[in-house]
Amino acid sequence: MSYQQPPLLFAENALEPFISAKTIGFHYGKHHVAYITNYNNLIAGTPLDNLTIEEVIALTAADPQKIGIFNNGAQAWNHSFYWNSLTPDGGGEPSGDLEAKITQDFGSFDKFKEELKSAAATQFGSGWAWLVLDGGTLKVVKTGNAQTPATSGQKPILTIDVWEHAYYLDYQNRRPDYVATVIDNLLNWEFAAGNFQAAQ
Ligand code: MN3
Repeated sequence: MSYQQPPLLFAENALEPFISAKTIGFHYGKHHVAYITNYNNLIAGTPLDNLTIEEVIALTAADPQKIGIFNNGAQAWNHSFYWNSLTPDGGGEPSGDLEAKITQDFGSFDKFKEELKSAAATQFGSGWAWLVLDGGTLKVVKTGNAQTPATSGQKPILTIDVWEHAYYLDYQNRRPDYVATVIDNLLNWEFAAGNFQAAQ
């Protein structure tokens, strides 16, 4: 079935000064829209049109014949997840069960932040850095291009887009500054807590 872009839960300028309205305007309004348009055009009139986007991503992930559908579908999904991973009142630390589990699995919240920063900074080229639940353990992973951890059986909790279009207008080549700023000021721990609860 065709995929509809979820509404942004904040105004385009609500993440300033950390991410500009201009970046959100292009990223949400152009890049994400283009992935969704391409995806919907590619599945229209095919048997995949009867499936959810999650089902299509899972079915096409290992099929080189359907790489275009996978790339656009996974990018459509990853971006929707990314917008929910950000909030104007974000950053800080999680609470409750998720805080306890991060401390258990990473040693401390600061160690988790260092792992996430490192994964985001060292993803070579375009991609994503993620907090995932993998077989009962929280892990930080990175994926290239459109790849998404859900196809590896991991359950996404939070993500940071590290494609250049996510930060270049505001940070140019300084990806580590963008990542540190997102972690400290914008990560949506309420969204993460809901994903963590649902994933168990
Ligand atoms: Mn992007």
